[in-house]
Amino acid sequence: MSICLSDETRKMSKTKVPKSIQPESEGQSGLEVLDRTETKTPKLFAVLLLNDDYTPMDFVVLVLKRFFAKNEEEAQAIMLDVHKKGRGIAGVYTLEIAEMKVMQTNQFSQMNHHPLKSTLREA
Ligand code: TYC
Repeated sequence: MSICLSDETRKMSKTKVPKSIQPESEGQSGLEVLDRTETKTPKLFAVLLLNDDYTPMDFVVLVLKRFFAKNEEEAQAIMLDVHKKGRGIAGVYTLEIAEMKVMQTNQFSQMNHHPLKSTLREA
């Protein structure tokens, strides 16, 4: 229940009006302003492509172009790196985006009957 007193009534009254029901003074909106200057940087995750003996090189290049926004040259370089070293980074993203890329890659490979797999690693 709120109590409404006019200024006149308040002056006349001997009763002290508690601070909590007095009108807000200037600059007091009643909302707390958080004085925070720090920004939070999200964790980043690398999507790794894993080498295998059966997925055609052209298919890996297609995956890198389609899901990781690589151009032909970049895709060829990443694919060859993975082919030689066993695994390699297709891209670096925040967690939800990285998870989506892994799902898309693995699903697309499965749909096309290739064993190509991708996975996540904190960057
Ligand atoms: N090693 C595969 C081949 O010789 C090519 C390949 C490259 C497969 C990268 C997977 O992530 C991969 N056909």
